[in-house]
Amino acid sequence: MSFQKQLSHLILSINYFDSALFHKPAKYSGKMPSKHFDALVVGAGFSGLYQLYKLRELGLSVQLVEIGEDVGGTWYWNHYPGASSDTYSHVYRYSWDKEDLQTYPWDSTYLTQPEVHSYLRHVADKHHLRDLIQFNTGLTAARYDESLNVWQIELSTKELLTTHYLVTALGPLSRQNVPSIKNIDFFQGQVYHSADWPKHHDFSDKRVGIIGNGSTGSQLLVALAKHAKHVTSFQRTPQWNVPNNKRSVTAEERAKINADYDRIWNEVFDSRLAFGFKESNISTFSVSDGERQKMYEEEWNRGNGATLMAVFNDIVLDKRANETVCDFMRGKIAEAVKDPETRCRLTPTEPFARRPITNDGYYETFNRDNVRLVSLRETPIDEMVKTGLKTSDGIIHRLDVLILATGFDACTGIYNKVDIRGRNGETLKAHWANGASAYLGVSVPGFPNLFTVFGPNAPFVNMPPAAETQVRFITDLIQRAGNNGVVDSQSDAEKQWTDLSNQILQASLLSKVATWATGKNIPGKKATSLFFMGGLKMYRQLLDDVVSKGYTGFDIHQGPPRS
Ligand code: NA7
Repeated sequence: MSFQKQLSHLILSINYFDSALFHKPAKYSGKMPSKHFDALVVGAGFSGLYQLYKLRELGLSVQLVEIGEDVGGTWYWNHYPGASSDTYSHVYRYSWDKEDLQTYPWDSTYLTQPEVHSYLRHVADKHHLRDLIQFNTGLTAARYDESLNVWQIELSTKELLTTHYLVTALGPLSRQNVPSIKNIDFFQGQVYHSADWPKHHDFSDKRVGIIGNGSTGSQLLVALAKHAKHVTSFQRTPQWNVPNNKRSVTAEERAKINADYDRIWNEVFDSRLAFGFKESNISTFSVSDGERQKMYEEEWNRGNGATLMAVFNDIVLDKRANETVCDFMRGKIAEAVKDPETRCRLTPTEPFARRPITNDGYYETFNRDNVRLVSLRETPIDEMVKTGLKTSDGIIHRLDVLILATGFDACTGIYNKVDIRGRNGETLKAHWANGASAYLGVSVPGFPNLFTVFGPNAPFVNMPPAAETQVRFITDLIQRAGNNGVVDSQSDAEKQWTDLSNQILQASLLSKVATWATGKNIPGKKATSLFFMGGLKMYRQLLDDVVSKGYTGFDIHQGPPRS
């Protein structure tokens, strides 16, 4: 069965529920007593800022708490050298501020971390969101009080408050994965996780080691190799890297995009990956070998891993199809890397299925005299010693700085740091003990009026449009339920959403690799689908269906009368 057919079959097999009880949306009037909010949003990244904006627009008394000292989320924390977005600049932003789309400056095809961070700072300022944000404040505990239909909140500042609705926008990649390395405290140099980067650093006379070669490790390597005295890349699994061919955008190109933004966003929201490129509807073996090579070559030269992965519609579904693009990339690695042993170690053996790494000059960087590759598959880490990192062959790799570009405990990791308790005191941690789940990625049964932006099984696509989609859905749901509503999802609906997400994942080669998107990168974490891989278009269609049938899968009713 083709993937499309399989998917339609799966979608049709979702057993929708009869409408729950509905009430007309109540109008929010005035402010609640101090330290009680209609809604509390947690996290000031792309999702949280927009959620704050939307709930304020609804007329709710709303506050946002953010553990960092500024807005930005991922783009606040991940300010390591080389940090950059891998999505075209013109669609790595909000779609809803038309004026801003036309006027906010950006001058190249991809945005660096300082640029994305500045953009989010600008949005917060322009829309006066900072007045509603309490910085340096994390959510430490949240307990649902059924008798009052409120969430009792405890903050890292020890403040207590109550909120009717609680929206967590904690970010899917927020909890760092810090590997346990023997005797790390003996090391005399500095150790940094890439997402906990020092404000000031100068590596020009330093010998730097980087553990990890995902998007982060790859970006760090290319950037640091140009400045540091020496860089060693400690690689466990070789990864496919595709150049982005970053270039300036001319005034004419920008004007053309500005004039075409309506169509561009329609296409983004109506596509699978939401990356802003036309997605293929032809399969790998529908063209001749020569034609296929030409198409790969064109895409490689244009740049971007996601577009290369999407040259044909079955690359992530069919192993044979996938092998054709791997074979093509092996040729590129062979051209780029001079030393045969390094080339061999750098060449991946797994399918091209993880979220692609898009970065200029990765493989070529290994030709530099100040860069070295160590394969941890051949010589695993033994321990840290005073002067560096010792591998199993007894070699001590001398280091001044060790960088852990070791990724994240995606989606659920950050929730494990917060004590969230729903009905009958059930903890979210316990609810997710056998695998993470949330209905449509936003609601967990037994945790009424809690909404999780990018909760388990949210769409695995370009993040800003996915965040917008979820935020709008949550806002409409809150409006529908009103100022004393109780919104809960049904266990069956959650299960069906989780099963669907898992079935789609299993149809994809992504299920065969050890990625954060399935939790396989974290020792001991249950491997399951953490994202909905059906694409944004499909996700939106499903949401529309849920709404048009009266919010199927949700129970919505009014809470106890307020005194
Ligand atoms: P990733 O993609 O999860 O990469 C983490 C890297 O760290 C990867 O190379 C891992 O090797 C390596 N790693 C993790 N733990 C260890 C240990 N214990 N020993 C050695 N190597 C280890 O995280 P990134 O931050 O690069 O990117 C995450 C996303 O951010 C990315 O997909 C973009 O969406 C932006 P492994 O492959 O597991 O063998």
